[in-house]
Amino acid sequence: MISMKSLGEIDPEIESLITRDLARQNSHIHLIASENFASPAVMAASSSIFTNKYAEGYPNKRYYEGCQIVDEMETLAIERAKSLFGAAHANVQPHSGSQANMGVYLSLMEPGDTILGMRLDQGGHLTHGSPVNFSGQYYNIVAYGLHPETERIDMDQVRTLALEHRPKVVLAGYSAYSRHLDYEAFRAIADEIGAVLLVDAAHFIGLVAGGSVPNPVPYADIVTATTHKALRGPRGGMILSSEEYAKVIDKAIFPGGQGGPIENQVAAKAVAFREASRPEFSTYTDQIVANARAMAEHMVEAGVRIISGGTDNHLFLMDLRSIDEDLSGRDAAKMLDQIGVTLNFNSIPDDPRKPFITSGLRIGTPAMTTQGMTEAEASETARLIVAALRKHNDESALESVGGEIAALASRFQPYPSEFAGHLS
Ligand code: DSN
Repeated sequence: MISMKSLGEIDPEIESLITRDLARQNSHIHLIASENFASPAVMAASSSIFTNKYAEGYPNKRYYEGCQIVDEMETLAIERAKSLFGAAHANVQPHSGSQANMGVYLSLMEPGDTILGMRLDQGGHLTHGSPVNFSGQYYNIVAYGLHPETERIDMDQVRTLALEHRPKVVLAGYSAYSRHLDYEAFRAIADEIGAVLLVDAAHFIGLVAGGSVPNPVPYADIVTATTHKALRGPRGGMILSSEEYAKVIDKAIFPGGQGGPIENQVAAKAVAFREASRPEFSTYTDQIVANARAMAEHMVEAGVRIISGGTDNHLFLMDLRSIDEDLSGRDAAKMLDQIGVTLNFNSIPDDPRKPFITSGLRIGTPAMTTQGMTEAEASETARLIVAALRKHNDESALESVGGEIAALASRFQPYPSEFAGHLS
């Protein structure tokens, strides 16, 4: 018999760490562009008894018995994903966005084949060909970046590189780029050279669900995504595709790259898809974009340089050199976390500093919007951040800004105490 004792009775150390992190989550303003707060319903499914089930394979084609109910549940998740994004096919099993990308690469390419993607320091992602990642080690990477003047993706460069290197995969998508992607231009370039167009929508798939940014599905052959960022679901990945790529993708995820799917996470993805299909989710994602815009506009007015000049989505990058040449991203991020604003340091295009130091900060608004903040609080947060950065050597000024941040955060707790019974 398993013990029916509570977590606190069995493992007070872990319970106490959860309680402490809940206090941290409830007392800060959260601006990490890839984070969010899952609902109690998502977390209930994520911690459900589906964690116990092995289900290698796909619905109605499993390598284990006892999958009748898991089949119904995973089918529901697949159908909800297809309907939410207008996709012909969905694979909801990838454990993460990186494994979704790996699955797509395995399904389309041999080692040594060429991918054309955005360079990490220009706003791309590790799995888009960074030399420290499997993608950069197993594939031939050709990388595009931003136009030095407009700081928008240089589509002329994308086309020139595509014609020169004839990649098998043209990859559009980002972790730190604040403007819309030109799907029509990417599609035309991929068609011109007979390449597959892959869109990595990990960062903005939630905004797509809410209709706040254009949907890549009608343009791309394949779209990869995560479910825990703006989409506000459980930690995990997924792949959407046309029917043409359905079989090879499914095979590349299982048995190609993963074993048993994490069915409790699949159940939680299904819940997130349902939540994201509600009209209020569009209100939420519109607010994410409005908040990002309000913060970026405030900063521009305050004389801070924002990469690409502003934002169309949920994030933007600050160039700290416009505040203080000597202040690195790492030091700034640490200082801000200490006074109650949590974000991450980030390379900016052509950053003179190393990736573990950087000259930039990335600001994202999905989590603060889930906290309930709107434009007024977003602008106020931007004001407080700039004030702290300008006074980063002045202890008493930082203490005073920290007090204002704490007062603001306390009014916008993601998990106020009446939720306590739903969290463990
Ligand atoms: N690590 C994520 C981010 O913060 O953007 C992307 O996977």
